[in-house]
Amino acid sequence: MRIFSGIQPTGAKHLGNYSGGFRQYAATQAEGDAFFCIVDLHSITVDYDPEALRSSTYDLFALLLAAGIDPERSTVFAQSHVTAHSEAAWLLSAVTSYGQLGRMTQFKDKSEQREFVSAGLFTYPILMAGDILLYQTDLVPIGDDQRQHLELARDVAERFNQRFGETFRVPEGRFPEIGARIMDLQEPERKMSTTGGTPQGTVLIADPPQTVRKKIKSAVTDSGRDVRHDRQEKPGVSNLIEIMSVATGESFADIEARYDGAGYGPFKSDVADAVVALLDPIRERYRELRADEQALRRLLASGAEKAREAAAPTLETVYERMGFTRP
Ligand code: ATP
Ligand code: LTN
Repeated sequence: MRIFSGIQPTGAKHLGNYSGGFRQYAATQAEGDAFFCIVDLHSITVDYDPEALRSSTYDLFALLLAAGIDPERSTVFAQSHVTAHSEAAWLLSAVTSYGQLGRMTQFKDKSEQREFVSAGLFTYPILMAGDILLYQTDLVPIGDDQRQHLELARDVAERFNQRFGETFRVPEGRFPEIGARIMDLQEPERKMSTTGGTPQGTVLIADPPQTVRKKIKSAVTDSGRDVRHDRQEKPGVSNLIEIMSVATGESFADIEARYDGAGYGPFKSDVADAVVALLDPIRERYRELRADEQALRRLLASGAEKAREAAAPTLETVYERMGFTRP
C-alpha cells in the first residue's frame, strides 16, 4: 500500500501538527510504502522569508525524524527537489474546476486575512493533488482541516481518468479518531495553528517544559468543575481531554472518571505533565539531529532520488495521455 502526506516547512510546529500529522505518519509507515514530503513549494503562497524557508526545511526534516519517521523505511524528501510536483500542478490545472478552488475554506480564510492574495494561494490545492496522485497513493494521513483538499484531489483524479483514461489511483484520507482537530487553548473555537491561533494558546513542540505547563494551566475552561467531554457545552475542557488522550492513549471515559469531582486545577496540572512527557524526548532527539546539517542534507538528497524514481512513470503517462509529444 502507498502512503503519502505533506507538511509545510513554515512556522513552528505545534501540538496540533503532532496530533493530526507526525503521530499518524509514524504509525502508518509500518503499513506500507510511505512518502512524507516537506512541501516547501506550498509555503511560498503566503508572505515568507527566503532565509527562514531554508532553515525551516531542515528544522522540519529533523523534527519528522525525531517524531519517529524512519528514513530507511520511508521516503522523506523536499517537494522542490522533485520537479515532477511543479509539472503535475500545471498539467492537472486543466482538469481542476475554478469554482471548486474558490469554495476551499482554507483559501477563503487565508485570503481574508491579508491584503496581497497570491494566485498560488488559490491554486495551492492543485499542487497538493499532484503531490498525492504522482505516487499512486492509496492512503493520505492528515488532520481534519485537510478534508476538503483531499476531496478536491479525488475529484481531480476522477476527472482526469474519465477524460484521458485510467491513470490515477483515487486516494482515501485517514483521520485520527481522536485529536484530528486540536483547538487553540485560549480560543477553543479555533483550531490550534501557527498562522491563525494565539501564541499563548499554541503549544509548540519546541517549547521548554515550563512554557508548556504555563500555557496548559492558563487554558480557557468554563466556570464549572465538571471534567466532561462535550464539545458544544465545554469546548475548552473537551480540548484538554483530547490532548490528554493523545498524550497518554487513555480513553475519554477513563479520563473523565479519574477527575470526577476533582475540579480543573489537578486535571490541568496532569494534562501539562502528560504533554511534557510526550514532547520532551521528541525535543531532545530533535536537538541532536538538527545539529548535524550535513547529515540531514545527505538524507534529504537520497529521499529526493527515491521520490523522483517513484513519481517519474506516472508523470510520463500523464504527458502521453494528454497528447504531448515527448523529446
Ligand atoms: P497551521 O494551521 O498551523 O499553519 P497547517 O495545517 O497549515 O498548519 P501543516 O503544518 O502542513 O499546515 O500541517 C501538517 C498536518 O497537521 C496536516 O495534516 C494538518 O491537517 C495537521 N494539523 C494542523 N493543525 C492541526 C490541528 N489543530 N489539529 C490536528 N491536526 C492539525
Ligand atoms: N495542504 C497541507 C499540506 C500538504 C499535503 C500534501 C498534505 C501539501 N501537500 C499532500 C497531504 C498530502 C497542509 O496545509 N497541511
